[in-house]
Amino acid sequence: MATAPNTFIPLPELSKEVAEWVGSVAQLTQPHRIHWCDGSAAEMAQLRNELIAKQELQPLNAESFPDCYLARSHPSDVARVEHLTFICTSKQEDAGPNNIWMAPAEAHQKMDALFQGCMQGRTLYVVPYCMGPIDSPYSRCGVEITDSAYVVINMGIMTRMGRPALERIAADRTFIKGLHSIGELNPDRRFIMHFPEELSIKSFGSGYGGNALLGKKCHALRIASYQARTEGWLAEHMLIVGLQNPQGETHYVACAFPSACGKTNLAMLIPPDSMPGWKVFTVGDDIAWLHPGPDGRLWAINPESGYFGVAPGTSPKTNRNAYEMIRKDTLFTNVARTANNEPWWEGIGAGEPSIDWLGRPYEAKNGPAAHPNSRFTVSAVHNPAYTPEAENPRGVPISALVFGGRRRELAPLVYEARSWAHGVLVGASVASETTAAATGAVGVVRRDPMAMKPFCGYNFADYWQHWLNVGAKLKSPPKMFHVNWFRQNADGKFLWPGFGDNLRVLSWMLDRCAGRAQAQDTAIGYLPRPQDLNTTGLDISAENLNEILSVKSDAWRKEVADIRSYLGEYGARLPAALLAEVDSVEKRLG
Ligand code: SAT
Ligand code: MN
Repeated sequence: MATAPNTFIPLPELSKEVAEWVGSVAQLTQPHRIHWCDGSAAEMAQLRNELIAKQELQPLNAESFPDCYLARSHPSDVARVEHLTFICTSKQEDAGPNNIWMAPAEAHQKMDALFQGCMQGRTLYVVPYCMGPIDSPYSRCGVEITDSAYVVINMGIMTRMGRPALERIAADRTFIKGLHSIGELNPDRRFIMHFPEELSIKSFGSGYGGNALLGKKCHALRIASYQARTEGWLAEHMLIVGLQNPQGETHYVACAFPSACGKTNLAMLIPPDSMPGWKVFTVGDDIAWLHPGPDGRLWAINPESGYFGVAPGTSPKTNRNAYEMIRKDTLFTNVARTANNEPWWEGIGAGEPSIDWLGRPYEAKNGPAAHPNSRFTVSAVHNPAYTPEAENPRGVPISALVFGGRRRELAPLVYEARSWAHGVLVGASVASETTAAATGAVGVVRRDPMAMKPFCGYNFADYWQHWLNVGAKLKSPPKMFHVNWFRQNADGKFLWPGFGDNLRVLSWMLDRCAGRAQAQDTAIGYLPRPQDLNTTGLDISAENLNEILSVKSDAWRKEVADIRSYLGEYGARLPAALLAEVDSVEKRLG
């Protein structure tokens, strides 16, 4: 029932399925009114004005930051809550040791009790959205029902939201149902529940990021990963970046790093002056949907249309593209302000905070002025490195897949997996120090396979098997790599400069893909020798470079034993092929 051009059908009449669901949710939640979002600029402006009138949004300096606003979340609602995030499959084993499980019936009962009457006196917003270009066969739609105008505005930036999405839903006759209420923002009445078998999500009690913008982690990763397994593709926590070499060839690379480990920076990298002729294009900074293509290559779309990036640390030095991109039309959350009403955060490199993220006059004794997980939400088209390839319905072909984590020690700057199966092991063994993107201790090393620990909607053992299966379908699979930009010396100093210089590592990878670059064969995979990297103009001592390009057998033997015991938690479901890869790394280490 797609609409003919020029035929105006009111939104609620477009899809009977959506209207019925909205009706049943309205009965449960008893809103004061219902608003179907069309996604227009006028609608966004009206929602912003309503929030400004309620003092829930503040316009920032209109001259230096036109159309930029500051929102403050509840102080106890500043990050994802993994301990309150559930996967509700009928069988517990299907959720796996990597998830917290609850039986679907129990979860529905618990959530419906919370949702009962929760929108009294509030507006129920119906937010139809499409993850991916509207005309891509790889895109998937959803409808989020929410009582938060802040969430609607974010979804309007982060997704293709409004009438075109609802038209596609009417044609597809299927959509992910995401029900959200901020409730009372009470951490004791906060749950994020996923029902992958029913393609639905229920989220209560948080208004923040990944807990509340249901198109993002809940749909595009947890539900989509489950869907992807049944349909033969992969939904991954990866940035997608295009690298054009001085000869004019562009190759695309997808990289999985945990939250707040620099995906946005890498996706928008500025080449160092000593690498003239290189250009970088951002396709996505957080999520990639990967499909085996008819040509035997792996193709990727970015399901999102905006960035929900970490503000602290963003400066002209670390990410000039992002810094320029967020000077207009940007929604800031939990940053500080200067006396001049400009946004401010630690690491911005200029200005001074006057009001902290909690709205208090800034005082150093109160801790950071901006919350460490404060964010900007901005449309992808404002990125100076934006490429229209992000709208290409068939996606972009992927030459290399890269895994990485934040590790002070052990993991070298880069190494290449020997094969797809070895690459799956490399991805499955990713470990990283925790960051402020989730509540809990920061800086603790934990296993974060494929950077998907908080986001895989089913048993990791089945997920790794699915990775192996997808690889078997690819005639020309991407090469797989592991990187670690975060090695430190005993004094806590970073050994690798990172940021733009990471292009040196990416360019070695692309040369490996083209069969042009050398490497040393080590027990853990292929590493560049120092002379294999482009080090022209690089500021690093030979000693430090050697240090980050070496493999310490003793430490790695311990690491492999630890990987084996971690994988052992998945018991008999663990793919034998993965264990065989562990055996062979162990053997090579001697
Ligand atoms: O809050 S979000 O989950 O959207 C951000 C992140 O953790 O990457
Ligand atoms: Mn992320």
